[in-house]
Amino acid sequence: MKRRIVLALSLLVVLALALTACGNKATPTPKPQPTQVPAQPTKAAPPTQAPKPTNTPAPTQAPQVKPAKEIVFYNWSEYIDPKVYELFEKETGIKVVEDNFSSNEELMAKLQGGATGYALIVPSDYTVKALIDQNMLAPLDKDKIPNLKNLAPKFQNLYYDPGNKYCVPYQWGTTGIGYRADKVDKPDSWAVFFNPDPNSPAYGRMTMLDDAREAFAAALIYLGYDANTTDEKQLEEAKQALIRAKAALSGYDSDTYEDLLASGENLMAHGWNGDFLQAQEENENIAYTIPKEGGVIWVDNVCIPATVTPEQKLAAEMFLDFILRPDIGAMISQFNYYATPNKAAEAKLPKDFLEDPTVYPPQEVIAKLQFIKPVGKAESLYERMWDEVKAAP
Ligand code: N2P
Repeated sequence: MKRRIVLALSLLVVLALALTACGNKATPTPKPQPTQVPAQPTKAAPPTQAPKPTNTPAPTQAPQVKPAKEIVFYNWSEYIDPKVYELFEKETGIKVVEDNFSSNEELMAKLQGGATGYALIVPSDYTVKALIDQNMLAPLDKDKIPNLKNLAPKFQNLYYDPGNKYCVPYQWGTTGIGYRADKVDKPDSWAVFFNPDPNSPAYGRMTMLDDAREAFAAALIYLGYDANTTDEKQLEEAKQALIRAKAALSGYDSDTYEDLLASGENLMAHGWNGDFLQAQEENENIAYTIPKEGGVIWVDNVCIPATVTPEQKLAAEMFLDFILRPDIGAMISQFNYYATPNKAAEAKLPKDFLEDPTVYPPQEVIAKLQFIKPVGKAESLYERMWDEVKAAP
């Protein structure tokens, strides 16, 4: 019995040494972990003196876990500078492959459908809450993510994930209306959608997000209701408003709406602030506004699904720490034009970015914004009504 343990331990040490040796190639700066076997052979303790397993609290990851060589990042489209992947791979040897979704519902459906293989996902605030409640996220090993300290304090304790137990806030932004300032008047009310003017040049040339909660939020806010109402009568009114809008829409679109404004195919779109700013690079006539009734504010987060392997999890945590670096955070915001929750990254952003009211809305605008929140059992009500909106002529 004893002999077998000694033999097993020696084998483990040899294995760990071998792994550390080849691991160094892929990860040039591995942080020495307390439970790891020392890298210098001269200092390696003889097998019989290896720390007793009882002394170490059960680690969530065995010390010999090596990061996966490739991970899949399930993200919104055009949300990260591809250069970030290059830099990360150069430094760690880990390749990040991106796959895209276009709504929280799509992300949720994919995971609930049993999709595995994603090491990182980007749910918005209310979806993080739902994922945690359904045990679908893996808790972060914060020792692996020291750069969490770079987050601004208010992003370290959000209602849906207090203490960042599961997720790293990625970017935050607003939902409002983008438009072609050279072709239409500034839309000051959501009425442009819900009480559309057939004589407007934008009639038939506008889109709304293909997103149940966002679409209902816009209609509810227009009607003066809470964006998270569970009152069936209010939801019915919002549904009717959404159906009225259909006459003026060229479609529902969450992926290419900003490009369709840039090309001039469409003149107005319900969408996310940063996407319109990105499209301004192609066409400077694109503008963005939050109507007088208000709009939506959101925080997107990078989280690790519960289905990951230990190797994927470690690689994912290394990536999280990487994107929390000040220079990388700043690079991401300058690519996607969304505001960063990373205080240290903010210090690296140019003044005109930090002062752009489309990215950082002034206090009086923020006061008119609502978060989309989980609605519990009413979720199915929203789903049914959204189906009815979609099915209506
Ligand atoms: C990026 C989309 C932003 C995500 N293209 C909105 N939650």
